[in-house]
Amino acid sequence: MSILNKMFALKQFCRNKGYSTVLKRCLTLNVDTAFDNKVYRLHQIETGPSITSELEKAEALKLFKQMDMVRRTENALAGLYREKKIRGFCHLVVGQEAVCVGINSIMRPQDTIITSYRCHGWAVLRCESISGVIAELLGFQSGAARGKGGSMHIYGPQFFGGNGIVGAHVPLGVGIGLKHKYTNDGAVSVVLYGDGAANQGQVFEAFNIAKLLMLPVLFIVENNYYGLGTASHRSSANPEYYRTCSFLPGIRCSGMDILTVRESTRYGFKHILDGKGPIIVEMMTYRYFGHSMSDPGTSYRDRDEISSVRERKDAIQHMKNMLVESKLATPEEIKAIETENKKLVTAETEKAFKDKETPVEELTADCYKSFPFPMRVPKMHTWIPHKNIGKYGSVSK
Ligand SMILES: Cc1ncc(C[n+]2csc(CCOP(=O)(O)OP(=O)(O)O)c2C)c(N)n1
Ligand SMILES: [Mg+2]
Repeated sequence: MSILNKMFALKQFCRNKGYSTVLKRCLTLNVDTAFDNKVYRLHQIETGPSITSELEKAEALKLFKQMDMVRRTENALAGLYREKKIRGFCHLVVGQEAVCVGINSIMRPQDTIITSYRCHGWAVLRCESISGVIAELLGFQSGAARGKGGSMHIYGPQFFGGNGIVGAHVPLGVGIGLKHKYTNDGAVSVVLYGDGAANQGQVFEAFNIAKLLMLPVLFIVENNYYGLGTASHRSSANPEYYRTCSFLPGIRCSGMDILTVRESTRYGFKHILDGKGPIIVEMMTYRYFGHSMSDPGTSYRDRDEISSVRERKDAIQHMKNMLVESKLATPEEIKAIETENKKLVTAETEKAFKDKETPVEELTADCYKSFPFPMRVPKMHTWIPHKNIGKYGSVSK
């Protein structure tokens, strides 16, 4: 019996047993061919994450709604960038939605997250309104960082950004893990980085300290097969990043299947909270856009590859199929969610545009917790007093 037939038989079995409100799955439905049809690959651990996953209808719909909302927000930003309303950087997470939504669904309120440039999805999931993200990229006052940070620099409580220097936030994430251990707050520091950062020296230094001090850090590599302009197999002696560290256990899973993302994250959390130390989870995913909007993303991969992934492995389409096949949702219910999200993103875009640009006098605001001297603005040949006016003003005072 082929794997597909087995999966079909299992689905029939679940249906016959009346599991229609519980999504049961065995073996990944969207496995990358590079996986030899294994759901997970493991490094230095015997048993991996669960190969079955259960979802109640309400939660399944919530996850779908979030993935769809993140994609629509990103597509709205892409449109504004093309219209030249957004200037500067713009890193879109389109294609990789199952990763942020899946991880977020396992995180508890006290857990922290730090990531690299591709942070809009995380911002709207954890702390920011859609209009706050759009306004930020437009450089408006109601932006998440009052329009002064842009695409890569959005922060909030328990959300440490949005970081622009490849790999540099990984040691910061370990520092956040040290804080969790030091204050015994029971939280986990989730540290996301790309395949482009995975061979950096500072990443391995961070692994070392995290393990040495047994810090509650979950390292997650978003492996989308490419860095800024190079395929990972061309830049990495070992492109299997879940097993690059001799003293950290690792898991590789599909990042296009929200269920495997959830189960791997759940496993990582349990491993850490059971006191077994940090662990690496590698999620195989794909971005449809280039590294940022200024990268056409087609000089190091061809258009056919991108459209083939979109057609065959898209995480949102996959979720829709699972919802309908498992009878957790009807096509009409899915359509209603999509319509609701469409209206929401349109309304949030309009809301952002009601605001105005952050004035240049604010350039020096919120740089420090407090700073009693005027600050020099070189290009304006002037000095402006420092002040705290940001929306986390109470934190920065
Ligand atoms: C230290 C440093 N070197 C180089 C760059 C330029 N740069 C920006 S992104 C990137 C590669 C990113 O690869 P990956 O993390 O896999 O990103 P993604 O696939 O999500 O675009 C590079 C080299 C940088 N920002 N920081
Ligand atoms: Mg990459």
